[in-house]
Amino acid sequence: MQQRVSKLREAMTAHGVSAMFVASDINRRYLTGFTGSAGYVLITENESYLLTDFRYMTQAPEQAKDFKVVEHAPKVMETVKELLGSSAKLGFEQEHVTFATYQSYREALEGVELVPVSGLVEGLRIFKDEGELAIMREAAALADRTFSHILTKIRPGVTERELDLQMEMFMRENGATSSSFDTIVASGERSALPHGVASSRVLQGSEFITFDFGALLNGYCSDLTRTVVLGEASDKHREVYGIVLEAQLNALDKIRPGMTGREVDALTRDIISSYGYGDKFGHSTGHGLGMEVHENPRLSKLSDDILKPGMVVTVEPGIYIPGFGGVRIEDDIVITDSGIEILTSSVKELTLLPMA
Ligand SMILES: [Mn+2]
Repeated sequence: MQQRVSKLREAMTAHGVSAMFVASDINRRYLTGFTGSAGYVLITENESYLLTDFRYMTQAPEQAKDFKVVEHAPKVMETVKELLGSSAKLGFEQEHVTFATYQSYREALEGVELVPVSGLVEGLRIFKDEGELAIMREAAALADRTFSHILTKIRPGVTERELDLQMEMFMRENGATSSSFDTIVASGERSALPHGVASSRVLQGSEFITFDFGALLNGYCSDLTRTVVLGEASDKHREVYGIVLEAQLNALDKIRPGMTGREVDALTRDIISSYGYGDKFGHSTGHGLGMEVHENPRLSKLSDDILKPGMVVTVEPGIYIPGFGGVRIEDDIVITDSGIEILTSSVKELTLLPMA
């Protein structure tokens, strides 16, 4: 945690601010280790404060050992002003502060220059340390186990929501705080919806079912997608599945540190396009993953982000055909010094599930 704060101070200097006010819940947890639902971080040149309220005055000092924990006034900026003293250039996270909140900061902080900044803590979070990677390996393994579990529950007559609920139960029973986002269970024609959150649709048969889900474990997310067929697979099912799998495996085979997001995106997109399905792959190849399910870097047609060791990203090409169905295959990977480590390991050969 101390290393995170000293890196943040370097970023503050680079942005020309003498103090930094962190309002984002996730950034607060990342910097301090404090898991409570309310609080702020104030970093000055010499001090690190965690500001929270009466409810957390026992928990916060236990978790945020490197921070001075301060119970803040009903208006947090009154406490910030006291701690800052007379003059300061105070950075604040412009993506996490509403206009109304900003107005209240300005009123309370006369004499303090407020400087909007972007992505200071997020820029640190892109690179996962060994402790974070250990948790992410566990979160990925739990997603794999959840997928194996749900395969045994899929049969005609079951609804998508029933499967969603059983996945949620399984993940929580095995240590997850929750799922890391609303679980996608998209069957039949609904599998053509890239974000088809589980519905009341009843599974029928001879159709794709796409599961896209993850576990939130000790503050970190996994994100796994697999598509299976319940019953008989048609030639069209096999064709579409095979193309997506070829694209996904090609990317996993070739991703290296130093590549840009757009170069990685091309590793999947060029294959899908070569089979004539380019216009049926309307999202990006992947995204950064960590305390949030969508982080930097981005693996898209437009991304200049450069992959570096310690980054965790998803690789998730798909093809979506309205009225027929769709396929997506997604793994989580870590960029290493020489290539990648794949965190998720669920089977990727087309899985045909029995109807009874
Ligand atoms: Mn994803």
